[in-house]
Amino acid sequence: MGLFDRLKQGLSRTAQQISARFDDVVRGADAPEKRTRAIEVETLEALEELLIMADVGVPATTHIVEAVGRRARRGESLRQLVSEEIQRIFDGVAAPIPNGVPPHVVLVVGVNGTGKTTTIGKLANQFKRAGKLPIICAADTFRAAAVDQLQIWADRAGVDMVRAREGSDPAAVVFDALAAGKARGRDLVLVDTAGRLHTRVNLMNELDKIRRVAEREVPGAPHEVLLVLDATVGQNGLVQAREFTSVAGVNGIVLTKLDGTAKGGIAVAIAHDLKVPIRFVGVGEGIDDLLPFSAKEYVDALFQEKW
Ligand SMILES: Nc1nc2c(ncn2[C@@H]2O[C@H](COP(=O)(O)OP(=O)(O)O)[C@@H](O)[C@H]2O)c(=O)[nH]1
Ligand SMILES: [Mg+2]
Repeated sequence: MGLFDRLKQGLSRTAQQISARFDDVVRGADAPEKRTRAIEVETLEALEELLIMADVGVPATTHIVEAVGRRARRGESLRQLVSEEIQRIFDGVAAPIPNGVPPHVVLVVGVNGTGKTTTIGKLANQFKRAGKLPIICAADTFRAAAVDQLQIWADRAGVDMVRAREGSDPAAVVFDALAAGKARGRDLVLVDTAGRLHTRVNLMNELDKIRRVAEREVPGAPHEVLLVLDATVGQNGLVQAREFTSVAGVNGIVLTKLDGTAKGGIAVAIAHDLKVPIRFVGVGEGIDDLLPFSAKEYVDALFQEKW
């Protein structure tokens, strides 16, 4: 299956829900005799409800509905207008991935259970296949089982992993991994971090310390701080996301578990509210179930096809 088909399959629950409702909305709005007139209030209200149901969130939904209402006179189809407005939200936060002298350092952050460790395994595999050699760093030293779980993913992807020396702290493991990455001429260092410590403040301090170590050891690092968000958590995830974004310097999002939800519209809320680009989406538990995010493909998967 191609990447687009895999995305479509991952988003199928969301697309089905949107489409079922959209067809009702569109039946009224896209009738030829109405195209020359403004889209009616009921249509916009139905659109609003549909977007909220898909977890697009209030601010982004309001933005989209207003924009569609303004543009509706030109006679474009509603489906087209909504797709374009959503695409525009993603385009508005697009940013290039910072690069520099290797190794490229990627910190993966987020609360427990969102899919950080799984994502690291998938990323390691993807980079390796693309001919870039990564090294994995186990900086979630808070739970012993977390390191073993990461080791399984490292073995699966066939890449090295650096783990903590007895009694050392997460920032020290990051130091070791960066040293190993440089010494072994690796292209990337992928750092798995803890999602929960005794307190929130501890967690944020630890992430800050890791950042500082990375900055000192590799110019420009961490190049990417990827926040992993679980799509099934919905709007609640955005609250935690804000905290991570401000403290940890998040510059990319990985949205996991899109396959398990009809609320895949959360991607739009994330881009709109957090102003951070989505880099990857998770569409399953397997090693290949991580797709690079494309706004165009996301919008096409949701709106282009009838289900
Ligand atoms: N369905 C689905 N499950 C996922 C995805 N990503 C991660 N998971 C599952 O989510 C659970 C928690 O993942 P884990 O990587 O341990 O999360 P962490 O605590 O953030 O490191 C595991 O059961 C994973 O298999 C995804 O994209 N889709
Ligand atoms: Mg983990």
